[in-house]
Amino acid sequence: MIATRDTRAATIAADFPILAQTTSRGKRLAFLDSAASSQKPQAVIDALVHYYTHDNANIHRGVYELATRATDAFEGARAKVARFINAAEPAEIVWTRNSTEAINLVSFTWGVTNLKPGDVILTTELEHHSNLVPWQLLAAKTGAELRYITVDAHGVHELGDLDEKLRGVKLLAFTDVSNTLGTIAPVKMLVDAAHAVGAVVLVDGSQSVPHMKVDVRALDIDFFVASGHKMCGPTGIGFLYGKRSLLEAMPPFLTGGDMIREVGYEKTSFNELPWKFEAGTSNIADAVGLGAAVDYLEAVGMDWIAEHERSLTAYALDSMEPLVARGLAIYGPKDRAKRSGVISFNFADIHAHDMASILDTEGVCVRAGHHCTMPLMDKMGWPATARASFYLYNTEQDVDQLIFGLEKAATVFKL
Ligand code: 7TS
Repeated sequence: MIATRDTRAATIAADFPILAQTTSRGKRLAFLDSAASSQKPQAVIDALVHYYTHDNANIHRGVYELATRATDAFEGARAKVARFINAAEPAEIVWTRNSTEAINLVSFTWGVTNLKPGDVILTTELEHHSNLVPWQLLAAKTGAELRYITVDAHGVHELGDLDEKLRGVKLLAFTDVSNTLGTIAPVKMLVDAAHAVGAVVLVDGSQSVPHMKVDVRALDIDFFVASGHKMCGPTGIGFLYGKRSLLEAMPPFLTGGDMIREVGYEKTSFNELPWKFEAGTSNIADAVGLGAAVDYLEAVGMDWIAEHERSLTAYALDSMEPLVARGLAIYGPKDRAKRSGVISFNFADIHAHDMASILDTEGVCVRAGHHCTMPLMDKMGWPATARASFYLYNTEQDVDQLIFGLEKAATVFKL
């Protein structure tokens, strides 16, 4: 059974041309940094080339055939994303550059108009800087208080005092999967608890939607953000999902062309959703590329991807276990049901950057550093960690290569 799953992953890897290369040292590439950015299948690369070769023109304005095709491809991609996360309609999907821009959009529009002194923004100690700094600035701007759901030493949410924490909360913003520790948040429970006190909920789906089925309506999420480049799509394209009622009540974010209905020298009225939030010429080609990525992920099957990553993570944790006696520290939830395909670790007193360099000599790509979660690293007392993260194209051979690299590091450092 496991062999079948791993064989399928190897077949999937063949769809990603970049993975076929060997490194300058002649090593097979084991790409274990998909939490930072995923690789792209040939189908996505082809969609970009096809768009520029056959359909390129500016959208929403030309009446000629090319412009109509470009508009259809762009809006078609929006409809694919809407269906992928089960939004009620494509108009609830706003294109942005990435998750970061989507969160800032909410902060600068919904946040500025809805928060006042004394209101509370609740987030968690696990957040990426992108889901933290915008709220710090919003709190400073509006006089709102920023409050945190704490996590334990394994990065698991501490929810015993949630009712108290929720007092006065107008916005709950949290990541459903931690990019540093892989913790999976109890999304539905948090959303329901926040709604019970009348708060609006933003979920940072950067690390979930590439890896598992997400249904924004079943979860009753108000705002949901993600980055295309982490889900097999191009860089420079991401999206904000918002419930229509919320998006309609929000003022525009950036202003200029395309987001207007009528402009006079004195006054301007704004376009309808979602274009009210899409000022200027959009990133048309990359939206089309993201549409192709969604097609690709759906063809593989999100449930298969989730199960594959669960199995591969278990295989990796089991394979790493014997090294614990030699000083390997594996971070994140102990309960494997609470963790995704992200494993942060340190090996004795080898600095994470040295570890990443040693692994690089074996063709293994991992990220080292603070993973854009500096407050979390400070809380845990780690200057840095090394992080391996898995995706649909990773196989047990990639994990074996990681283990080989870890053993090499242990030998080099005489552990
Ligand atoms: N939120 C989470 C949970 C993330 O993991 C990231 C990126 C972002 C937001 C920001 O995404 P962006 O596309 O807007 O930059 N995380 C990582 C990472 O873990 N390593 O590099 C980028």
